[in-house]
Amino acid sequence: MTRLVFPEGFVWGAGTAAYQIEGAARADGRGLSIWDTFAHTPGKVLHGDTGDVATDHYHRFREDVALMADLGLAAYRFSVSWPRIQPDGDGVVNERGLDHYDRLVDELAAHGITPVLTLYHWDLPQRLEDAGGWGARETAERFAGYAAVVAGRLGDRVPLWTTLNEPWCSAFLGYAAGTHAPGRADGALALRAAHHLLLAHGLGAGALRSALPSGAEIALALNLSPVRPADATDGAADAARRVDGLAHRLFLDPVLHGSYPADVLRDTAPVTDWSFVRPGDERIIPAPIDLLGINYYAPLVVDGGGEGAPPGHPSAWPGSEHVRLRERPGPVTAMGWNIEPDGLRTLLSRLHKEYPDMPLVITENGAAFDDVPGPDGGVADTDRIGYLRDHLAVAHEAIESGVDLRGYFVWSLLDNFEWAFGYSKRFGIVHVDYPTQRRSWKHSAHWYREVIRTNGIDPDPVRDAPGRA
Ligand code: GBH
Repeated sequence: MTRLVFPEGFVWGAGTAAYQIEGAARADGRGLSIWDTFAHTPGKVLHGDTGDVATDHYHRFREDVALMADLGLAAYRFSVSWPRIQPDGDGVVNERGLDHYDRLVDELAAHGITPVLTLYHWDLPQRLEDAGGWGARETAERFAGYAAVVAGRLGDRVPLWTTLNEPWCSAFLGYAAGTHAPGRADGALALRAAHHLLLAHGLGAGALRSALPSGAEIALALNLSPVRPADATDGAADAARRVDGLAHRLFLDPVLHGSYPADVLRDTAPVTDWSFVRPGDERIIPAPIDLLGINYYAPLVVDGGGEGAPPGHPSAWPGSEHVRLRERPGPVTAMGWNIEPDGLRTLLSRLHKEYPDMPLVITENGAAFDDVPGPDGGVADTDRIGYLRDHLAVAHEAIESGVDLRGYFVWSLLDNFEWAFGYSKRFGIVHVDYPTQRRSWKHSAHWYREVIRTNGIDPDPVRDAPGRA
């Protein structure tokens, strides 16, 4: 069988996020974020895990960059911890926080790895939450100030900037379902938060554009999936429209088309009158971006059969509390998420059709699986190799059919703090032994190195990648 070869210049990368890997929670003047508070609140994170130490990447970044170089990564996607830069989220800048990312960016450059920087991967300074968090318009203005500070220091060396990672999660898991920081359960507040996150994106993209050298690119990374009705009923079809509206179109439409989707405004009318949207906001939000980042894991399959959110489990879907996510039969990851590379095909062709001029990059794709010890003592994660290979085959096919897909970032470089699941879920292609912080390559890391080296994948069924002594 012929290998599937990617276009020359296709960017091979891996991703992480600050709170998930850095640790060093009080080092060098770092302030607290909402995730410090949340993780230290009993009952919020499985086993009481916190990001206090995480993978200690803050202290081990040189070792980790060397590992990335061994893998052959062309690019590394990381996020900056806002409270390291502005401990209270205000105008007071902590230079020692900036120094860390300065060193990281230089270390990457020394190894020929392109830094891809995300400004906000969910760690809002706690002081800003105390002042209203994403429910407050002011937070969006603060974000633009923070963006300008980071761009001022690193703009000369970072060619690709992402404003926000998955604002849907920040708004709806953080303020409606309450399963993420800050753990609020208020649907109206979540919708306000969504608007202010979008405003932060627009203001932040504007601030970046003025601070960055010309040629630097700006992106937004969204969690995107196809949404499918679980059955043929009208209720399921309506639920699919509602979920797609709240999770995806609420973000895509204002950013790429400059207006909120009318059906979502209607669906949410029982919860809010949207009076927090000011005249002019819908001209700020569509600030031009150069790339759309896609984080894809699994399709969403829904029906409308719920009675509303069960007690103690507030809904992530304000105004549509009856919708339910359904797990489908078939293979799942350790998260219980269905494995469906086909979903990526549907998603890419939809984006290509609806936003034909917007270049795309897969900023996250990957899977958690429980470790399977291999004969060589390493982690024989054939399941992860299969997941990555099958999704890359779809990405390749999309490119062949004309989709402007520029790169792929596996989630994640390292096992890390998986938010509400703590350290119990492992997404890394590199294993982390938390007691010793020892990093070791899983079979998928060996496999990915070959993918990068040959710029392509083998279409044959997955064979076990060789272990490394
Ligand atoms: C990403 O979030 C994050 O960017 C990353 O930090 C994280 O480690 C990684 O994925 C793995 O989780 O069940 O209602 O939440 C992915 C978030 C999770 C959003 C699944 C959509 C399904 C709907 N996605 N979720 S719900």
